[in-house]
Amino acid sequence: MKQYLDLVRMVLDNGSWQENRTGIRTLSMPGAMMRFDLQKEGFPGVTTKKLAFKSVVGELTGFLRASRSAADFRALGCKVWDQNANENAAWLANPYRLGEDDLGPVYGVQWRAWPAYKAIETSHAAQIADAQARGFRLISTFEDAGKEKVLLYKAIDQLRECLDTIIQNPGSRRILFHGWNCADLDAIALPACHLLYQFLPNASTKEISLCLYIRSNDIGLGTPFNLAEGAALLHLVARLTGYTPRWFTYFIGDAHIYENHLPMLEEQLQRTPYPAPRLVISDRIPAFSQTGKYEPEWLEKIEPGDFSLEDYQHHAPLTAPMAV
Ligand code: UFP
Repeated sequence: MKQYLDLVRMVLDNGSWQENRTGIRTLSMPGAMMRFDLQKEGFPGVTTKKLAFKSVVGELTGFLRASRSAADFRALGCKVWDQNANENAAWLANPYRLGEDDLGPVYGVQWRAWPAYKAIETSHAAQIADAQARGFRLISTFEDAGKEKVLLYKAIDQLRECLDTIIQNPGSRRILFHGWNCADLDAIALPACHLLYQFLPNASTKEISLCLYIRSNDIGLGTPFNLAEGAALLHLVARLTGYTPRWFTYFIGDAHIYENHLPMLEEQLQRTPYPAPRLVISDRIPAFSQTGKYEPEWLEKIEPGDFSLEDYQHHAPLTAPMAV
């Protein structure tokens, strides 16, 4: 994976030291981008160390099920949430934390059940009827600045709506889901890092691409993980909608290397990358392109073991502490 090593070098060459909330300073570079042709280049799995693939697909399946508990992630084979749930002092003191292992409405909750509210003046009957037709439920009536309003609520399954649109209107340039819910930032263990996912299907080529925006990315530990996870999600969406995964473009806002990750990355720069592995999704997950049947419920039913890497050759594992 040459792009990853190029990114590491770019940040080492151009980054500036920056203090941050974790107490471990970083070499930081504002803005970075990588682009992978998944058909020509294979799966973007790092080869200059061992990728924690089981943990990656465990986390992804937890997100797909809208999990908000580190215990759920552990049960799926992913331990990366334990520290954020139970060792982050700011979160431990947060009144919204529901106890041991709770994370608040992290990624998957926003992906699958974004809490959406509408406050509409009672006199606007057509607006209220339209919202109800779209699945909003009437919660209550209240007074707001002298006007009577109704409060309506819906948990929006953004990811499901993306798949529906890929099927029904692939020319749309609005097929995206967002993890950055301003209303929930005060009630969450970790505000979303990977936060904007835009799918770009092409009905003529039958290829689908993904643009992913990550506001803050730990290049030593986070980037290999997030790259693999984004690509795995694109492969799954492609399988369920009848497309071939093609371009995966990965944008980073704050691209940073923690000071205590430098030896791990210097070591990886000395290593020659191996050819990229291939991602295989179990035949258990029906391919829309073969069945012609749209079965989005596999988003929730898929298990971590349904994802595997083939021909994954890698250098010896390397570890470094995660900054919390
Ligand atoms: N981080 C990632 N990827 C993730 C994730 C976290 O790189 O998927 F959840 C890193 C980025 C940063 C830290 O180093 O975790 C989050 O800290 P902050 O919220 O201060 O940006």
